[in-house]
Amino acid sequence: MTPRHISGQEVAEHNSRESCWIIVHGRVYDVTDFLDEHPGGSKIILKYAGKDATAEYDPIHPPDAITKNLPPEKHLGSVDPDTVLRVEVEITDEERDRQLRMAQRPPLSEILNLHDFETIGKLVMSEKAWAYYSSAADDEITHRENHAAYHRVWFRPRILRDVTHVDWSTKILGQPTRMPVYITATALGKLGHKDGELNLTRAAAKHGVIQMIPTLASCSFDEIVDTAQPGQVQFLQLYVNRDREITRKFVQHAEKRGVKALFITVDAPQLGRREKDMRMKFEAEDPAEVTDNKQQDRVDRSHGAARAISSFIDTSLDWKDIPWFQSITKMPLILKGVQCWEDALEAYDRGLAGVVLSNHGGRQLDFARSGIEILVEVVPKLGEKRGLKFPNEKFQLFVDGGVRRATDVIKAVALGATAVGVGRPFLYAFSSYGVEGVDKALQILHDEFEMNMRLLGARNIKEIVPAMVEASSIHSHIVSVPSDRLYEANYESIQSARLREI
Ligand code: 173
Repeated sequence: MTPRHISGQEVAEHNSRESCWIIVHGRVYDVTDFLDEHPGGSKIILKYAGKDATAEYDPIHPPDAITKNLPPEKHLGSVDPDTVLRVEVEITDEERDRQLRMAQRPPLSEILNLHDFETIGKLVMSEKAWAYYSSAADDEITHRENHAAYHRVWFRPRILRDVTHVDWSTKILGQPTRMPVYITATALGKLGHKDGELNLTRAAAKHGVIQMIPTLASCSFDEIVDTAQPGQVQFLQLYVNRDREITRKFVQHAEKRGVKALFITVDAPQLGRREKDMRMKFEAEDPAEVTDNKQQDRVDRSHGAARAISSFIDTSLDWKDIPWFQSITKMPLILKGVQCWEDALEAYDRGLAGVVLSNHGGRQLDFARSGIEILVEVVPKLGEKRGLKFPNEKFQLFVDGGVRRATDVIKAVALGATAVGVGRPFLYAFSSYGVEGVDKALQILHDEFEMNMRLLGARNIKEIVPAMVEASSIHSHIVSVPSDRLYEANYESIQSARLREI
């Protein structure tokens, strides 16, 4: 069928399971045959049958999901926007309450640390966004451990050094950054805020930090690159598609657009069970219809937002694919999600530029160890086996997961990391306060670096050395952090901050 111009009235006639057309970004699609294949279930599409589904579509789907998944003959044409019926968005009582909480959120000046964004985020984000961003695998033991592990590393500060000037800028993979922190890749930015990942791009520009663009961003890759300032450094996180041609084109396009490094995710052949996210999806359905309607039952809707859009990821990815990546790009290649020294060594031997010691924010294998613990294992082993010293320019180590303070970053740097990735705190920051939230989060980290480096007696990144930390308990999984009655009794979290009157 040749694309044509279609009126809103004509689209509106196709509003049933028998013939279902929807509009996304001004284009009309016939999704009748796709209804039962939709990973998110048919019910949500049928809600928009004959109507404009863009607002619902945008936060959940990568921009090209619809064009890639529907055969070309189902792309019917464009629609005249003036003839399209507006869908009345029903505002539930819960949503009204949420909007009120959002309007009453404390001013940014009351936010003192990265934890505060999480507290506010939980109050003001939509339930769906909170469930998706905050969820982690199974019992969320690894998620909590990621943060707790930093509590098992202590400082050995040096004194009587002139710390009038301290400088925490450094280089990541040869690229300048004003702190040893990068904004790591997280999917579905528009769930939290209408500008999605662009909030991160803009704040990263202001603070001179590097953003890792996710494969599954809500904004398109080009939009994110176009939003960057001239000279702003961006990396790309890659989920490898079963169709390698798609991946090749994406990688080469990214390189052409100036992306400086490629982080291949290797810890997610299948997405972990994030039960908060799953429960959310389930509760959104009418239980009676789920059991009555056998057709709906054919779609496994039970795995939440992430699983729904991840079916393209290649489960067969293997070490033997590495030369192929090396053949299609000159960008430095880094494996994201390495969890033991054996795989770090293999990555080094195969000529990769580094590894991210990560368990995917606790969202994949529960009881995987924290990045900081893996770092303590990897550094001496690579020294022993290959004579490497860290930090190392040729083979760089990164960690992510659980980082909330500049002290966490400093610990990782002392133990041999080049830099550390931070994910969720920035999501909570923009979901609650937009770009100003991310700006504030980065400013907080800068302020924490300045003070903590002074107190540690390190004037620059090179002076943050292994002798400044004591990590001998890092592998102890029995002794967790003792609960601190004094702290718990006296510390007032932002939760108790008054909501402003409007
Ligand atoms: O952790 C995630 O949620 C994630 O990486 C992902 C993967 C595929 C689709 C959406 C998110």
